[in-house]
Amino acid sequence: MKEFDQKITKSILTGVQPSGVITLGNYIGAIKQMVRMQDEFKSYIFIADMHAITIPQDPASLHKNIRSLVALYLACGIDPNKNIIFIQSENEYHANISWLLECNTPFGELSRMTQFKDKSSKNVNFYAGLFTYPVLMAADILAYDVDYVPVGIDQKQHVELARNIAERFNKKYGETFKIPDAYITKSGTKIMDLVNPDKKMSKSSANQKGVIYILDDLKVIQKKIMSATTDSECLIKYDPENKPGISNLINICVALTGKKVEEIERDFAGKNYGEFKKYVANIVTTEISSIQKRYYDIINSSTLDKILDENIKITREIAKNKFMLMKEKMGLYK
Ligand code: AQP
Repeated sequence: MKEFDQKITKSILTGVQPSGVITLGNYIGAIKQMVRMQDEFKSYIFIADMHAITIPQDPASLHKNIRSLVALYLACGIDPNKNIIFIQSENEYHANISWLLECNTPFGELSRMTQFKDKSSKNVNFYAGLFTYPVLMAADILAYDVDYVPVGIDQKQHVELARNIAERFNKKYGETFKIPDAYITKSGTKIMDLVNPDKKMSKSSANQKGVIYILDDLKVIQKKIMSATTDSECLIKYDPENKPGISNLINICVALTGKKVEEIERDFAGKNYGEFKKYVANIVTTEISSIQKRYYDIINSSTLDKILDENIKITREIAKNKFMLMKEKMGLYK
């Protein structure tokens, strides 16, 4: 059975929902980070498909997106020899643990989750899963006794809920879970919509023109960047409040090239937005083109299935042990 490098002692768990083809925002904000962290932490990286269904999904697209996301993880540089990559719904113990946790989570505590308030206010016909989803997230985390959960600031409240649930359970039934910490990712990596730069770039955005999907045709990507909303000042300067469009493009450059903001401002002093956009488009398409090449090699290969089959065995074993321990502590039959 595959084992993590013994020298690495701290662990993390992280995932992306297969709610569409991943965007440049997911790549920069989450996946590049996973790649950076893979040498430092034991990483459990999963496809959060059970989280994705808290919002209605088209079954055929969802099925396709799940496999596609695994291939994209690998194509983006996540090393299957260093990480445990798995599909959440293939491990039934996540849902089993979640139910036991739900029965130990006060309704009032879940009602305070701001993401639930936000998402439910956009659609009155939401399902119960949207409300209980933070408990499933707690189950994902607590099943593996991870040390950290890398999240954006928007998810911090959910990690705090997982900590509360774990602390309460430990107090009531005896030591069962490790208490995880949120690993808050640096600000500045939030990539905004190209058409509406006041809004986050999102997979499920209604207007595809503002979103760069990792599997978009390279010409389409170029066109989207060339048409990105800017301002009338013709000054390449980082100022997210007054110049959100240009600042977003600068953020993309910083994330993909490792250059500093000042360096980019200096390089483009006196140049026009067209020249800058061409430069950004070139950086983005170069990076995405190599991901796409690797992706199309991987997507139909049997290696993908081998990795998933091996990893699901590992994660089922770990999560099953945690589930059995919980059952025992709660007085259920083992
Ligand atoms: N625009 C973004 N900039 C930086 N990071 C981003 N992330 C998402 N969008 C951006 C990060 O990607 C990870 C996985 O996100 P997710 O799929 O679990 O959920 P999400 O944040 O809701 O992503 P989307 O693309 O907006 O999906 P939909 O449209 O389905 O809701 C997270 O670490 C997130 O911070």
